[in-house]
Amino acid sequence: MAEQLGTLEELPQDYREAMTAAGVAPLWPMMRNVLPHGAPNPVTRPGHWSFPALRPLLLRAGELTPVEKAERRVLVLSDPGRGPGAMQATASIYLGMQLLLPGETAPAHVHTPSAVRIIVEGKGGYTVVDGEKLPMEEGDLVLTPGGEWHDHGHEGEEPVIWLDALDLPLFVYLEGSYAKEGPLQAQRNRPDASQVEYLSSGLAPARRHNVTPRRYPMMRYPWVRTEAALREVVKYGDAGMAELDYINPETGADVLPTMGFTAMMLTAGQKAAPPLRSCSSAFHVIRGTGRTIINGQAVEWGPKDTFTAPVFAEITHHADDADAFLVRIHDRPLQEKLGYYEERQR
Ligand code: 1HN
Repeated sequence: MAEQLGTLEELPQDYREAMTAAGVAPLWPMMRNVLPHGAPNPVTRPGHWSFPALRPLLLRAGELTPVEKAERRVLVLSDPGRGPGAMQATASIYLGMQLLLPGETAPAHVHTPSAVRIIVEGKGGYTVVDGEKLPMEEGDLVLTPGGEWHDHGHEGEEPVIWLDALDLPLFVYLEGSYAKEGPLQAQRNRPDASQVEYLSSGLAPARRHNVTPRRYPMMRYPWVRTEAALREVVKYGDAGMAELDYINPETGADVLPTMGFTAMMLTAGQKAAPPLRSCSSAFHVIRGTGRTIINGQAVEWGPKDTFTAPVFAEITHHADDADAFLVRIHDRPLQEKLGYYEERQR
């Protein structure tokens, strides 16, 4: 085991040239690049995007670039490990901060990757997904599953800003990413399913013979309910922290095929040291301030900030002297489907 493998330089020049001419290469000099011992060797480095730094840049984009010229007016959060312009925050997760101004609409389109919005600021924004109008309130989580038509609108008075999370990098890697454009959708004249069929956790529309629920029955998860649930769970736990997964209310499965979302509450002064996980994570702060140590690197975070951690990162969160609420975006659902999701105790 752990035998030193042969290198390219050890091979005769004429042989190397003959291999190149034949369109082949020896595996053994490259073997450890693709199969490191014991754990992956991620390119991703921890990133931190402070909202007070992003906000003016985004508002300036609103002055410089009309939405018609942008389709989506977004600043992409690039992984420091991949450098400026990288359309990846981690290997599998794309993040962007999107601005919509009062009266604007972002045109309807449909694409293969799935998206989730976490609303950061402003009132009056909405997304229409498959004809269902989903109001966007601060902290809400709104799904735009792959293959569903979606457009955004704004009926309010102030800029609306939200964080987009997409599994775009996977689709680009698979050469499976594309979109179609269409007219704005007709909106059904009724509240979204979180206010009607799925108003109460544990209750769902009565099963009917030969009627299967929609694949994505509920596409908006109102923050008010998430926070209320976290506060109750934390009250009856003894860890000073609570975590709740966003799930499909019909199946109990993760809300999307590849991306998962976990709401977290850390009570004032609380510390949390989760196990090392094989998935990558992005954290979005809904409320509170604190510090997270990621592989020895400190991130000082405040409300509306976003930060990332690579696979198998050692992560320790500390909340300052007020309760803190975060949403963790991760790729556990994908890894479970591929059969390799893992947690290691530290
Ligand atoms: C997209 O469709 C949206 O619909 C936002 O708001 C960001 C980034 C890449 C590809 C598609 C949106 C996106 C995107």
